[in-house]
Amino acid sequence: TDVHPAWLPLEAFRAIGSRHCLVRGTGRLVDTVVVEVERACAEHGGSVRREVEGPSPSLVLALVTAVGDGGPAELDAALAELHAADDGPLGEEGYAVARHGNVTVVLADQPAGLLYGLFHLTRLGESAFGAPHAVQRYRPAMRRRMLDHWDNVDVHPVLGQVERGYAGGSIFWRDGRPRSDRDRVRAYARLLAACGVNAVAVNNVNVHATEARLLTDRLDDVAQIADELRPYGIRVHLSVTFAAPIVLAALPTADPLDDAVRAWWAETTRAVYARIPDFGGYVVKADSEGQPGPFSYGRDHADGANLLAEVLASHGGVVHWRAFVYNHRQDWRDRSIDRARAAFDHFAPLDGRFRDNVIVQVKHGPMDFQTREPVTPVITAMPGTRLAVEFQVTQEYTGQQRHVCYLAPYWSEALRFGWGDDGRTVSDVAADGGGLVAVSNVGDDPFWTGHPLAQANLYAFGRLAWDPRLRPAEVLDEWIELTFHPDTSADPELLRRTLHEIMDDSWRTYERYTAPLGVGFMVRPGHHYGPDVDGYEYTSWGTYHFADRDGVGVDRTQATGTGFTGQYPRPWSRVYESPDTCPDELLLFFHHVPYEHVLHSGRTVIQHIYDTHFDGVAEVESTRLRWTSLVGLVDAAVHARVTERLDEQLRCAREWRDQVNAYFHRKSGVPDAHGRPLH
Ligand code: GCW
Repeated sequence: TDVHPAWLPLEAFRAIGSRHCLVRGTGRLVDTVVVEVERACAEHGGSVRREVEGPSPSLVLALVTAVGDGGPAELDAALAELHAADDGPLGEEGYAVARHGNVTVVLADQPAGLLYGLFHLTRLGESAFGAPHAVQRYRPAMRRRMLDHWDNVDVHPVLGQVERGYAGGSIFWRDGRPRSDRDRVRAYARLLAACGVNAVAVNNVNVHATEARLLTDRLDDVAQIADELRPYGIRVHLSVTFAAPIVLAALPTADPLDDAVRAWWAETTRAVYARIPDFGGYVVKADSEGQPGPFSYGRDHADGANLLAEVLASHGGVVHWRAFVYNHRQDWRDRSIDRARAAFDHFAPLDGRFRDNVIVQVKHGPMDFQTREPVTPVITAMPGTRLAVEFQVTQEYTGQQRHVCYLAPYWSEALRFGWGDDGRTVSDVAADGGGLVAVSNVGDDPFWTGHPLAQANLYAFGRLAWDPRLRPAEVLDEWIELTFHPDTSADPELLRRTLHEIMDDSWRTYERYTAPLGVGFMVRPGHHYGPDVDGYEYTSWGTYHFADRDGVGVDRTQATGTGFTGQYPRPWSRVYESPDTCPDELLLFFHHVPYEHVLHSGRTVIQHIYDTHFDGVAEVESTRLRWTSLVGLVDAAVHARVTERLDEQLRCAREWRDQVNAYFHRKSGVPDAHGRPLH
């Protein structure tokens, strides 16, 4: 079956491929640039060469070190300008673009930069060859821009080939072995490079028996994937089990302070680098949801992480140690336990104890990728630790790629969130620390992501990791231009406008018809799709809304609740502490309030619940109608797939509306002010 080209259709290379191109420099990734330009030219009639002699080019892509031995004057001019600007080196991945006369020049210090510069040109399209302009520089905000695949090698009896995967099987693994279609992996690498991703963890953080062996006797499988990703500047990382010395080598312990354990990790890691010299490092989920960890030996997370960091250090590797640690066997009767507090309680006291090449990887919210959460206070609590912020591109809690839910506005809000006086934002912490990580939403589905519009989330993650200042709507513009090339359609404006209308606000639409005001969950336990208001209320996972006849929400205040608000620095500890200052959208995350509590919006909580649920469904209805107007303007297979998903979204949204409204009507006895049916 044909695989959808996502944001790299041949059309995206028209402007490049119709020109005479000169590529200067050597290196693996320069070769990749040449392959890309050759492919573009074969399609669009241009030409490419690597030697200066020949007809004068209109596009030059050159390593700075390869300038000066001939070539067009415009190239020298661009380089002189770059040097004159005196703005520091472009670095490993940066590039500069200039246009002089009728020559467009891309310069980079390193091959990876040249590749990113090439993909920059696909975004510019024909405008890259328009009016002359002085040199412009681009450097990534985050050094590491990473995707974690929750892919299993063996099919897991409950969770399948991909845990929380909504796009078919894994692109890496199938029934216990690497997939044979390696071209697919290569195509994935291209897409990732084109949006800026440069690291991939190839297996689930829940490491089961077969997956554990990827570290040792199954290492060749990992090496094979690394070979496909390498030409696009992507390094491979591996999720490992902390119990590996026991599981793989029959040692009696995995105690991080045990000499034999250390020796085993050192030797095993040496073997990994002998096979995969540019290996990125390990990802570890320890003492979390049943995964083994240092707690069994009376050690803490710093002991555990430092053990692995130490053996990785001499090879230039890092360990991503996840902060997603909480008690998942709690007693729902015990109101003193608060899952939101857990990551901070476990990790903040360890600040300063982690080695340099430990990256503590923390979910952006204190709970678990809910549709609306505050930013986790862990991000401000560990100034002496390199932190990476983790997002969930796979839509576990946001419609599972059956609902349209463009997540860039959510991520952008989180990245721009500031801590107060010093003005540092979440993205500053990630940029100075370990970068951004996200759980991938890709599978072996012909559209990559199940829902074709969910491709935009993957694209947006990469772009925001490269430049967190980009506005979500402008990222969507890029994605629309590349993916749909509206100018070749019968009605470019209708196409652009409609996609924006459908996607810009889709995250808030999803929020409106699901769990209200930041309270979270209310999903079906286990698979997490569809409504179940009390689904987790009496389980051990710690995610309660405490609704009764008088009110709803979780009291996380210092005054009368779990004290979670006290984990924030000022001003946020104060802002969240009082329902008067707490933002409406997070009210029920921080407070238990009466149904008649009046929001800043002027509405009562109960009326807000009713209104937003009716509004949310109405918005899905108009989305569905809007999409029908695009028939003939987008690829027929894409149109059909999205239509089918929208039908399901509407069905499910109505179910959410009716269950949530009925539930709160029955609890509160308050009728809808507008007399609509509440069931
Ligand atoms: O959101 C939860 C998911 C689990 C996942 C876990 C995690 C991979 O339901 O499937 O495990 O988070 O982030 O480790």
